Amino acid sequence: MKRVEVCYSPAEFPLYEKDFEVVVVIDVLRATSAICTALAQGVARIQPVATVEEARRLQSQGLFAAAERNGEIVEGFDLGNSPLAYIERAQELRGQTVALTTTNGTRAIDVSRGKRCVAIGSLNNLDALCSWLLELNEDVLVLASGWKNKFNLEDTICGGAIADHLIESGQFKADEDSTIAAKFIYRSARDNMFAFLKASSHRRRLRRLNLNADVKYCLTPNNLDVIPVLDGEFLVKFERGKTPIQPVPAASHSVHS
Ligand code: 3SL
Repeated sequence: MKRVEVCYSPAEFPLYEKDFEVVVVIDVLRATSAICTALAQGVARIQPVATVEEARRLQSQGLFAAAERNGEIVEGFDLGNSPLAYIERAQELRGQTVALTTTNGTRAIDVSRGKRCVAIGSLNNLDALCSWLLELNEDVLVLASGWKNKFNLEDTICGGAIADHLIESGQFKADEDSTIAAKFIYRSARDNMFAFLKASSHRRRLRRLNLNADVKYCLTPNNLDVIPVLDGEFLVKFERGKTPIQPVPAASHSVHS
């Protein structure tokens, strides 16, 4: 039996990480939803960077660069963290490398470096990701990006969804109370996530910034089938036989409930 656990923030990562070589980073609002969307729309690769300075340096070398802090596009950049912007600008960005820094999501990716497999999850690619994890058949740690190292509801819902799907398959179990709690929160929220999150801190923050359309998009399950994985410095689409992590071949599973 394999294990799946949900860790609520990068600050708690050291408490969980030692048993895991496969980490799934999630930041539903909005970094990992934007990453999945960008790659699905034809961006060739994304270089996640921890600081705005690093994004500026790459921008000065001619790379497309995207930077977000506290929900807003950082001055000097014309792309932030909106998944809808990657759809609107798909033509211009097709085949490009985009450097990306965000408040929490790229930080969570950064703390996961060094693991054998770092994958990117969101509600948008939930089903595809869970099928792939079942095929991979290894212990999985889901790392929520949270907000400045604090717990947040939307990542907990997504982490709970991943854990629920994997546990329901009969192939995975969970030991940690954080995982059991995430699963219950997902089950309470799944029928109307938008309403469930109405009072949540980041939804309120994004509402103040007029980003409700982004929120609705990020809370749409299973509109994408890409699985972004870290390949060296870059996030790329997982491609069977091409990308270095090879899931153990197995019968395909359907996890859609
Ligand atoms: O924290 C992050 O990485 C971002 O996803 C935050 S925001 O949704 O762009 O405000």
